[in-house]
Amino acid sequence: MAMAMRLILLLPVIGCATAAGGGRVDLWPMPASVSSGDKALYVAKDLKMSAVGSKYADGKTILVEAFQRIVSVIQMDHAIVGSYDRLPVLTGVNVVVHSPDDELKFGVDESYNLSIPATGSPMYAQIEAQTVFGALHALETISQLCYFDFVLSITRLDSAPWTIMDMPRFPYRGLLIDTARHYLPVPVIKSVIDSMTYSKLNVLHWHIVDEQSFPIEIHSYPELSNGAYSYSEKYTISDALDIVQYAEKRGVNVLAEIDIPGHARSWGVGYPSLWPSASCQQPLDVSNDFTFKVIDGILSDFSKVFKFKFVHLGGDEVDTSCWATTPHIKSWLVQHGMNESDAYRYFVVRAQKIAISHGYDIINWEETFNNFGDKLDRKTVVHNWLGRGVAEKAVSAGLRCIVSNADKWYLDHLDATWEGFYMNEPLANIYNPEQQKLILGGEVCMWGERIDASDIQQTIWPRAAAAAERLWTPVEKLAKNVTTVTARLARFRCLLNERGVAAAPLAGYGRAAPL
Ligand code: CP6
Repeated sequence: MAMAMRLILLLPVIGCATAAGGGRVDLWPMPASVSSGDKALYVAKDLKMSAVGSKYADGKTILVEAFQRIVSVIQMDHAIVGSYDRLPVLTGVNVVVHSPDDELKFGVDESYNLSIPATGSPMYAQIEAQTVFGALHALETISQLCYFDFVLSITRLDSAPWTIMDMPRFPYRGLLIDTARHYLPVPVIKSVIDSMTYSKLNVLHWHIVDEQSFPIEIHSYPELSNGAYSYSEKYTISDALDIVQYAEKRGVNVLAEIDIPGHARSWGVGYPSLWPSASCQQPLDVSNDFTFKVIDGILSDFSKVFKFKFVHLGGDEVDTSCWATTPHIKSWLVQHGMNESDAYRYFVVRAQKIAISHGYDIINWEETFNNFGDKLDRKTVVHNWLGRGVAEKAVSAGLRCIVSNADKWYLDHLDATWEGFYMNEPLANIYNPEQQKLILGGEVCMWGERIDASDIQQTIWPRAAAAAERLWTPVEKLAKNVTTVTARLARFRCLLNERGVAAAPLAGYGRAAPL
């Protein structure tokens, strides 16, 4: 029976307390540079967007749709019934984008300048960005400056004039979701993508498959999705394309992962010859050419859908004992003069070559680097997760690295605090500027064993937002002491709630903002 998977989150229309005046900057993440004044503006009911001086044609309607979304999150469901008489009114936003290109590429310029005047009629805010993706961040920033004034019943923006110059510190700002341990319906994934854009995260790492289930259809090997939990708990290729396009329109890249050769037991439900034997089911059979044909088929199908520069090939937690105990693999090892760890390396390197043949750069979990770093393709990005140390080693070996140390950035560790997420520094102990550049950024991980659609958002937020500021804001502007950002994060969490995201309260923090 098809499951009815529709989650409706009913949150009351709330107002997030904000400091009117007082010089407080209620933005999350904090921009690179901000200056503000002391004038209140009132946001026109029919806020307009114009593009005077822009070179961007918006053929995919990325900008127009983003503007509509921003207007709707600003207005929420508030009835704007107040009178604008004699009030300074923000008429619209003029968006100047210098590049006509609308393809989301890794490392795309995400910077923007935003100025909001305090006087004039009509009065237009001005966004200037190199690419449309910088303009999307600017719109998000504007939306965070607006709030509903319950006294006047008009949407309001304080502390004008504003001058903001902003750009990300790291090009890779990720969040992992895991659809193998619990299936996540497409609308839930879309709502996670929406919420990522609120804190300017830009990579959704989709850990699609694992030992428990294979929830995606692969045309070249259609029996693979026999490993899904049920007929309905799987993504069609058009679902995957829908998710990728939805994300791209919001400036979010989708990183697809197949975790091989361990974490792949579910592959054999449809094709049992991928298992070493019926009784010893992982890692994938290294001795069987069919294993690599299937990987090739999957990555060939992926390359038509997942356009991000990288694909993630996992490679973590490989227990090779089935290879040693299964007679046909044991004799293959002897024949090829390999021991188990040679075979692990052989598997990972051969899979990397297949991914490269489909145009991808590769990301692998750090065990591959820890065991045979010198044999990895130079295109490999090392994905750290065990403690902190490997980041320094990977970049000094000249490889790129993404930081996700489990002691600080694993969202499935329910007792890990937002303060710990905030204070985790990706460049800790890396002082050489050339090596620092090899740290592409970081990623927080929402492993799915203990969460599903019912509680994923409250488990991700607000802690992922704390990491998002670490990855976006220049290091010298980050709080040295988290108590100075608590009120601002609490306000951002309230804003998530206003937008329908079930972000959890900050532990020990009773209200949205002190009066
Ligand atoms: N699944 C996969 C997991 C984990 C990893 N890979 C994991 C391991 C330890 C912790 C949390 C998650 N559940 N495929 C490690 C990268 Cl503490």
